[in-house]
Amino acid sequence: MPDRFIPVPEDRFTFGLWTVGWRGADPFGTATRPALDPVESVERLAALGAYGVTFHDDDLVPFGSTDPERDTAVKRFRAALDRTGLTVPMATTNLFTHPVFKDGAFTANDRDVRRYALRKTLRNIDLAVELGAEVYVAWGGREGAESGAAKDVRAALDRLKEAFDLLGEYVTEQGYDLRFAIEPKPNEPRGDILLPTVGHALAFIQRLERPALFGVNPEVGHEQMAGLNVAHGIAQALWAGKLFHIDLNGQSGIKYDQDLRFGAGDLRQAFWLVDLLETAGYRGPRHFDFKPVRTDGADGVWESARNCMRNYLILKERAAAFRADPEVQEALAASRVPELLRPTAEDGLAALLADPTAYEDFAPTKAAARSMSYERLDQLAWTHLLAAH
Ligand code: 3MF
Ligand code: MG
Ligand code: MG
Repeated sequence: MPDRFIPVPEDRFTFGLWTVGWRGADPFGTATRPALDPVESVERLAALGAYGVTFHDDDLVPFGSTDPERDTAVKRFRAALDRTGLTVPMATTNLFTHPVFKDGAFTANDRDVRRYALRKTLRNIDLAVELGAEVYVAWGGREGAESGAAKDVRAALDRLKEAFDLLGEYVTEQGYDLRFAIEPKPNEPRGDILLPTVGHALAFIQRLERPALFGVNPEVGHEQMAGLNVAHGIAQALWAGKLFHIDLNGQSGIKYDQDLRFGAGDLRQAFWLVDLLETAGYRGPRHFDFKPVRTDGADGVWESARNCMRNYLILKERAAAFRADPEVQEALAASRVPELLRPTAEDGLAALLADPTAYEDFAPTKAAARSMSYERLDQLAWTHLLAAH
């Protein structure tokens, strides 16, 4: 039977160079795979049907390269993009690998480090725009602490705001069409990281000088590391008009950042997330931020990249089948799901206060006796998810 789940660029699947390029080094072991040339990644991803690639400055141009080395690396990369038609919708800065960032970048106690982090970011923003990026991601992996006295968190938030305000000022002055997406994560590599969840990031953005320029880049596994429901976090980001980008991967429960291929880990959360993205009108890239397992060679790298996309397409088909099923529509109505779309007091406060059916004549005991029938609805979803008809 021919495979129905073959990705095409219109699906807008993108991958970080650091994902397929991950060599398998972890805190307990060295690399298990050789380095991958970004040009090979571009060619392979294009052949698999991806739409684009994303990069940290140091993924493309190794830290410490000379200017001529930088020019050569960028030229080769750009030629590969032109050859394959792959796009670069997003770029980001590595502010976590080099030891200089051991105490953070924009919130390092050491002011010299903060100034250097800003310059490193501004330099890569120019390149990102040159390559056509529309979103610039900021993951503050080292912006945090392991102990209470080490970090004045309120001062750190002031410095984080200062950094983002300067970045916003820069792109505005340059006339760049670039928006920023803050990526929350609760911990790892720091014991606790600032802006640990989507909710924290959304609240922070409102205090910036140019909030319209800032949104979020939630990652499936990061929210799950905090024990949270990813689809709920993404729904709130969409509701706030702030889902500028997304990192898709897999995670099993509250533990270290597993970065499994999309669809692995919590399958039910992946299903509801795809259902949400596909029904809520999210137009951005479906970006994978995963790590091909350390046990595998190059075969596993490309197999897992292919399957991130394949799993998304399978879940998209399953979610669409769930929504189209008349039995589901009937079950949704029986559970009063569409009723939540109706405002609670569309005639206003005075009408609510004057309505005896809302209080004086309302029978709470009778209303409490109405079943919500969620068990039937959830089993229908489960059955569609597993195609068990
Ligand atoms: C770490 C991450 C990061 C960010 C990246 C910005 C290395 O857990 O998720 O990947 O996604 O730095 O895009
Ligand atoms: Mg991550
Ligand atoms: Mg990420």
